[in-house]
Amino acid sequence: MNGAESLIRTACAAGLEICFANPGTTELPLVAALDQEPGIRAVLGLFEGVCTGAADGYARMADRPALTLLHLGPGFANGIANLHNARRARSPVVNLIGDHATWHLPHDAPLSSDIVSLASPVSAWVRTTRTSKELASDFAEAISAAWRPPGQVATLIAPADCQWDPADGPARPRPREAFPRPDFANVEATARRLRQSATPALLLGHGALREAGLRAAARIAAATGASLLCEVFPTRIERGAGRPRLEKLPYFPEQAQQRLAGCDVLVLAGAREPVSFFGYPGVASRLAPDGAGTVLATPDEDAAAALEALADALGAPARAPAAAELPRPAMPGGALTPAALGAILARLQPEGAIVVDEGATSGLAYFSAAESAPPHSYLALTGGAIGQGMPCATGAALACPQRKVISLQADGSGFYTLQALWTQAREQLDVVTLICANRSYRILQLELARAGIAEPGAKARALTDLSHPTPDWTALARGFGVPATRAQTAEELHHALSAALAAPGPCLIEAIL
Ligand SMILES: Cc1ncc(C[n+]2csc(CCOP(=O)(O)OP(=O)(O)O)c2C)c(N)n1
Ligand SMILES: [Mg+2]
Repeated sequence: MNGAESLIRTACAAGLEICFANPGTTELPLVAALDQEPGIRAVLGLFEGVCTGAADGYARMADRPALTLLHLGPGFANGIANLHNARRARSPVVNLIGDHATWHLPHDAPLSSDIVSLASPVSAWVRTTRTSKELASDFAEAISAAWRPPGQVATLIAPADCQWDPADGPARPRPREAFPRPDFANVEATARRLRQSATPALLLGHGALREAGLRAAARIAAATGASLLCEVFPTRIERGAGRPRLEKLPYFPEQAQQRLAGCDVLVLAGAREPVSFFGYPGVASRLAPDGAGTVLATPDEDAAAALEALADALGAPARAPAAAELPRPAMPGGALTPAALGAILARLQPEGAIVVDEGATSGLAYFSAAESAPPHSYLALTGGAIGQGMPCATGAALACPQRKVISLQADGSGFYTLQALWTQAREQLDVVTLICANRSYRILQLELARAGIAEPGAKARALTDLSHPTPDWTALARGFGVPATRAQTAEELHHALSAALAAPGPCLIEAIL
C-alpha cells in the first residue's frame, strides 16, 4: 500500500463520504487511490471555489467533515474565498493539497509556491507531511482538527512522493473532541441581568439556531418577554411553521442600531457582539448600546446547552407556547419585484427544503415571507465573499439527497462560480436555482447613493451595471446541461417555479427583476 492508499482508507474509516476535487499531476496517486475505495464519492468541481463552497454546504447540512482535493498553491488559492466563508460558518472542512515531490521542490519548478502561507489565514490547522509513512496519521489528525467543535478548516499538504512511496496502512480515526462546556457562572449572571431587564433581547447565531437552541430560546422569551434576533448572515437556521420565530438583525448599521437602541440587555448566544458589516464615516462600528451586550456562549461554545441551562435557571416553562400559525403569502400579481419573488418562493417551497440565500438585495423580502413556509433549513453567506451560493447549494444537495434545494441567487454573485451548475447536472442534483436578474451590482449602487453620490459618473455606472451585453442565464445554464426558463412577471415565476419544484434534477429560472 502506498501513502495515498493509506490516506484514502483513513478517510473512509473516519466516515468521510465525498471528495470535492479538482486535481492535477501532484494529486494523481490520490486520484488513483480513490478508485480503489468504493466508500468515497469523487465529485469534480470545474473551479476550486466550487469545490470549497460545496464542501462548506455539505458540512453545514451533513454535520460532518467535508473533504476537498486541490492542486498546489494556485489551485488552493482559487478556493480561498469560499474557505473564508466556511471558516466564518465554522464548517468542518479538510483540504488536501498536493505538492511537488520533496526532492523536486528545491528546483523551484513553475507551480512551486508557498502553500503554507496561502493556507494559514483560512485554516485553523495546517501541516505538510514529510514522509509517506506519516501521511495517514497526519490526515487522521487533520480530520480531528476539522471536527474540533463546532468545526473549523484544516489543511494538509501532501508532497507527491509521500503519496506514491510505501506506507504501513491506514490510521485509526480519532474520537471527536467534546464541545467546550459553556461557563455556568455566566448562566447565573445572565439570568440575574434578564430578571432586571425591561427590554431584553437574545441575539442567536451558530448552534443556537438549530432546533434545540431555538426551543430553549423560545422558553426564555416566554419567561422574560425577550425578543429573539438572529445574526444577519447565519450559518444555518432551522425555520418555518411550528418553529420559533426570529427577527433578522438589519444589514445597514443605522437600522440595526435603531433596532437595538431600546434594548437594555442583549444576550449573545452563539453570536458575537454585533458590528457593522463595513465602517462608514461618522457611524459607530458597534451596533448594540454600550453595556447592553452580555456573552452567554460564544460561537465556539455549545450555545444550545447554555440556552437550555439559562431557561432552567429562569424557571421557564418546559415548552414555550407554539407560535400562532401564519398564513402563507398571498399570490402577488403583475410586476416581478424582490417582494413578489420572495412571496412566491415562500408560497411554493416544499416541506424540508434547503434554501441557500445568496440573493443579496433581492433576498431580503424572502426571509420574512418564509416564516410561514413549512419547516426548512436556511443557509446564508457567512463571510460576505460572494460566489458561494451555487457551490453551497451543490454541497447541500449532496449531503441531503432526499431534500429539495433552492438556490436563491443574485446575478452578480452567481457569475463568480456558475460552473457549479455543471456539477449539479453531472451529479443530477435536486437543485432549483432562482436567479435574481436585476442585471446590476445593486447593493453597490445603493452604497454609492448612501455615500451621497446621487449621480454616479460613467465609470461608476459601468462598474456596477451588468447589462451591455445583457447576460442570458437560460443559455448559460443550458450550456452546462441544466434546463432553464425565464420569468418576467409574478404569474410566470409562479408557473415556472411550481414546475421546477415538481421535477427531479437540477433546473434554473432566470427571474427578470
Ligand atoms: C469575493 C468578493 N468580491 C467582491 C465583492 C464585492 N461585492 C459585494 S456585493 C457585490 C455585487 C453584488 O451584486 P449581485 O450579486 O448582483 O447582488 P445585488 O446587489 O444586485 O442584489 C460585489 C461585487 C465581495 N463581497 N466578495
Ligand atoms: Mg444583481
